Amino acid sequence: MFGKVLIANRGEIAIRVMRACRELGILAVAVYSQADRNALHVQMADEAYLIGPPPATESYLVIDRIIDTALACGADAIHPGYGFLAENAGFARACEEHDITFIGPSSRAIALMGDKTAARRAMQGGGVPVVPGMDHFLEDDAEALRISSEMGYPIMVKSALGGGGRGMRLVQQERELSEALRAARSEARSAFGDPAIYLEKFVQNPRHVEVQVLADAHGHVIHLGERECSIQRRHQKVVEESPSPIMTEELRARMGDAAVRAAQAANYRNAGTVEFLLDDERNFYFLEMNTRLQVEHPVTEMVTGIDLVQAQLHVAAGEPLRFRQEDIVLRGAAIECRIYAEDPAHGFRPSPGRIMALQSPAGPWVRDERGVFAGGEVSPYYDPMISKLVVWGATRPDAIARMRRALDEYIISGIKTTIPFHRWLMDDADFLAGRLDTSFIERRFPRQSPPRETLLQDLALLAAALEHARTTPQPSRAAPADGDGRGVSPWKLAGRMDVMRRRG
Ligand code: MV4
Repeated sequence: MFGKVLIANRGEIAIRVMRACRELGILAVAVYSQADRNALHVQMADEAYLIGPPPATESYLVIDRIIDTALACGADAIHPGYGFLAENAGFARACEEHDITFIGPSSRAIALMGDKTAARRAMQGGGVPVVPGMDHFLEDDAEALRISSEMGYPIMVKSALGGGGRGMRLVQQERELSEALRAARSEARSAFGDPAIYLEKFVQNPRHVEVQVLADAHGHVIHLGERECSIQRRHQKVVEESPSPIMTEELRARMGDAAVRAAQAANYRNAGTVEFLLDDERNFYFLEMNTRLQVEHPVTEMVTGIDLVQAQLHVAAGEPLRFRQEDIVLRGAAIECRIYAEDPAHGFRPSPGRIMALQSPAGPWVRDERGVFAGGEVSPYYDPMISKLVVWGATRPDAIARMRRALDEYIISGIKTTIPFHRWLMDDADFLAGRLDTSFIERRFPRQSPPRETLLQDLALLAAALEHARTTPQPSRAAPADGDGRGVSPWKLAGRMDVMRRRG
């Protein structure tokens, strides 16, 4: 096993990886930008190195700087987390060339999955169902016209590189085609530096269901069941759960088998995710493969009992997988709510700033994966995710009830968060019934009007924050200026307001 791992990331995921390292007796090295001097991941690391100014393009995305740091501090391996350089084939190659183990797949597998048409060809070769469409780049508009009328409208125009919804255009009828091609090419060029596009048949109101796989360097691949990720906004997932409420044993076996074949076709090693679109007849189609640990990996950990980050470290070190497919048992239900520094009452607009009071929920089967602390800042430079609140329950309704309880315990003041949205969601009839698809939020969440409880919640938080400020020693002072620190607990204040809210 490795002696020292550099973590080329920040926030909650850097901390998550650090914890796995520590449990395996591995030293964890943090890197940080000037904006992250006081960040939690820096405080928690065994060693930490400054790699540049605040913008990620000058720090967390600078390949040479990170490689140099790893070489200088004697790290055997680099864990990229998610985002930043996690799916950058050039970065994986740079690690390979410097004899640093990249905790992920080969640079070849990353490059293959990064090229959507090459990935579609590989999937078809491996017997994985893909959305009907092209398996090469579009030559010109004439070819687009011909293929579209053969397939039938509506169609999707997609960029060949990248993904995540950028450079994507829906075309309902032929007269919209040429403008969509132009727009998609231009967006693909500016986002991915390559105007290549291709066409797929449009799948109406699909569900997004993804399968977690785990592959070692000895050709063993297993799957760890699925995650339902349909609740998202602008291609940003908001809530994920495992299992999917619509899953059956039979469908899981078929999708799991397809995901394993996808990983095999890519000669894949590492934890990975195979994304599928599911139509209203429960047909499933390969969409993309994510060649990294994902944000939502904890829900799979909760239902399988498998530590995915430890597994990544084991397989990257060349160990064979410690479990076979028949060892994998899904137990109960897990839900993750992503808590962002955004205001759901105003179109989810960003709300960066300093966090004043902060109290994480805890208690049985509650896990809060957080990268910030009270007094710390949510920086406008990076993703505004504050934490991932993850709960487990014996059944889906138990998990939902537990999530409600945990959300009620959560205290964050100083910034707006998406907690009120999650509280609304946990009482929504369609969510409770598992009636989900990718247009769920657009269709059901009241756009401008804040959920009714928000005002009282804000008041409670304000009271809690004031009380917190009064009773908590500040870093700059040796002791509180007055008071004995045994005043009314902010918890109790928030609790009382909560009772009022329920009655009112
Ligand atoms: C699609 C689709 C419908 N039909 N492709 C969005 C992100 C990108 N990775 C692929 N996406 C989609 N591709 C076809 N042929 C609908 C989406 C889509 C979507 C997919 C997953 C999760 C949320 C989504 C929201 C809107 C559209």
